[in-house]
Order: sequence, then C-alpha cells, then structure tokens
Amino acid sequence: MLRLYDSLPSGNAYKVRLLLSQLEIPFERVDVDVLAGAARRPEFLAVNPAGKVPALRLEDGSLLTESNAILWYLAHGTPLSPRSVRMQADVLRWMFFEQNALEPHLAMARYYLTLSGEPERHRDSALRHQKRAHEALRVLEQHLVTHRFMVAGAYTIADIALYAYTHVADEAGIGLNGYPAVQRWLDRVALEPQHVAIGELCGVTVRG
Ligand SMILES: N[C@@H](CCC(=O)N[C@@H](CS)C(=O)NCC(=O)O)C(=O)O
Repeated sequence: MLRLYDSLPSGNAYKVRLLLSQLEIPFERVDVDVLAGAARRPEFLAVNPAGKVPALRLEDGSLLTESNAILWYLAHGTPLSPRSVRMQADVLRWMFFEQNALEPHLAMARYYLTLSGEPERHRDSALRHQKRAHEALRVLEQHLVTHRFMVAGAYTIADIALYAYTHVADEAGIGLNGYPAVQRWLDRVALEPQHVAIGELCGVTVRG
C-alpha cells in the first residue's frame, strides 16, 4: 500500500491527501510533526534527506517527493490529468507558477502569522511575503475571470496544486474580497466529488 509522510497543517501535503481521496486510492499515512521540527530529525532525514513532507513511498519501495511531482504521478491516466500534451504543458505551467510565485509567499506568510504562534515577531517578513502573494493572486484572478478551472475548462491537478494554499489565504492575513473570480473558483473546487478539507484526516494513520 502507498505510504504518505504527511502533516495536517501542510498545504503541500494536503494536495496529496486531497488527490488520493478523490482518486479513491487507499493509503497509510505517517504523521510528521513539522511544526515541532520532526522533519529535520535523523529518523525522517533517513526517509527524505530534503527533510520535507509530503513524501510518498510507492508500492515498489521507492520514494517520491515534491508535492506536484506526486500529483503528476498519481493523476497520470485519470481524468484529473489532461490527455493532450499541449494541455499537460499548461498543467505544468500552473504547477511551476504555484511553486515559484504563490506557495513560497502564501505559505511563509501563513507560517509567520498563524502557524508560528509568534505573529508579532514576524510581522515585517509576513508583510514582504503578503506583497508578493498579492502579485500571484492578481495573475490567478486575471486567468479565472475567463476560465472555470485552470486548464481546459475542467478540474485537474493544476487546480489542486493552486487551491491548497489559496483557500487558506486568510491564515496568511490575506482577504480575497479583491479577487472575486478566485473566490468563485475556490467554491467550485470545494464542490468536486470526494473533496476533503485541509485538516481532515483520511487514509489510515500508522507509526513511521
Ligand atoms: N516544494 C516542496 C515543499 C515541501 C515543503 O516545504 N514542506 C514543508 C511543509 S509545507 C516541510 O516539510 N517543512 C519541514 C521543514 O522544513 O522542517 C513540495 O512541494 O513538496
């Protein structure tokens, strides 16, 4: 069975839980308490030397890391990954955009303002990341004004990748009132079958 090294507050790990749930793939999950530093301990570094979740142990014993690579692998051949190479390239485009322009800023502002428990201490850094996150959100808004989903009018792993941190923008101190098309898209994504919430447990939790 697939084994996911997971963390409930992590948006990157959430992408994988959401997709596994939507594809109805059974999996074991090992909880890695990233906020307590567990991802940097020798036990976990022996699993993933990069010290990051998500990491997915495949049936053949190999390990796959990087949330969007995991989405790509799991969705291959399913309706959540388009068949045409041109559209696949668009899926990749948005997944790279997510990792380059959106996630680094939304995730860090969220960490500083909500997860760290010390928002005052990190206020300046959070502000810098919020500014960059707004730039990425403006790009999303512009796209979603004329598109129901990110690629080809259908729900794909590009939507999952971008949804993970965008839907918790409030935890990064960012309101989405200025982004009505993004808000409508978030609602559409949440209505997809077998959707699970970010903090919702799924899979069978086992000890690492
Ligand atoms: N690019 C990676 C980022 C993974 C990542 O940053 N994971 C964070 C949680 S969201 C983590 O494990 N942090 C633990 C640490 O740095 O100690 C991906 O998309 O999977």
